[in-house]
Amino acid sequence: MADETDPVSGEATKLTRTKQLWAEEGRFLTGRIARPEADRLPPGQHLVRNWPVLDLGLQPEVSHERWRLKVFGAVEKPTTWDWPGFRALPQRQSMSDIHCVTTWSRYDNRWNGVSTRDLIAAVRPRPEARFVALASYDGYTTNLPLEDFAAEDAIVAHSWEGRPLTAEHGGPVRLVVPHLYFWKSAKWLREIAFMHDDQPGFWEIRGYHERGDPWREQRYLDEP
Ligand SMILES: Nc1nc2c(c(=O)[nH]1)N[C@H]1C(S)=C(S)[C@@H](COP(=O)(O)O)O[C@H]1N2
Ligand SMILES: [Mo]
Repeated sequence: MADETDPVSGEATKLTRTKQLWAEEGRFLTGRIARPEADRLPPGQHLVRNWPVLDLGLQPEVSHERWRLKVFGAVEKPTTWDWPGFRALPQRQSMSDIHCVTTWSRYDNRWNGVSTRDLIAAVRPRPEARFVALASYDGYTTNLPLEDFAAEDAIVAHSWEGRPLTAEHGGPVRLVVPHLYFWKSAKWLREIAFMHDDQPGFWEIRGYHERGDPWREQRYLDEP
């Protein structure tokens, strides 16, 4: 019989001891999420490190005193939150990438706010609700299917990277739906209407796609 070390009771080999040390000190851990860049960047997008500002050119200043979020339509419990009421809802954090239809993407944005799932749970949509229509303080509108709005990482955000959202990026609160092009993520959010029928918003009536999935390059309305 060959003289093998008993894996259970035998003396640890040098390599075993070394590997055990690595485990104790967490050697080789980068803290990064291993995801090939090629899989992370949707087709036709390029990466930016800054955070561009895109809107209709009118950036409303909405004070916390004046701010309200009205949620209504096909729901059991229509609710209008004021600022203290909104901040009293469960607070969540969500890390996600931004993909703008104008081809820039920005990785790893840390948002804090109220998850759309918690909002949905609070107002209790009726069975006929299939879409949400969003309206903002600058007059902007956009629409999305309820399942997209209810995505696990979708959030009504008041903070970015630990600081309150600036007015140019949609503060006091904006929607963030990371898996769709960023035009669906309404800044200066004011109203959420639960609807049975789809109701195209500002860009959707100007040639942009009704859903806007960056992975399928749903940029524009399909031509017949
Ligand atoms: N209220 C409002 N929300 C909006 C817009 C807008 O004009 N008004 N523009 C949309 C578009 S086209 C994009 S790309 C993102 C830009 O958000 P940012 O300026 O924070 O980068 O906001 C989206 N949400
Ligand atoms: Mo955009």
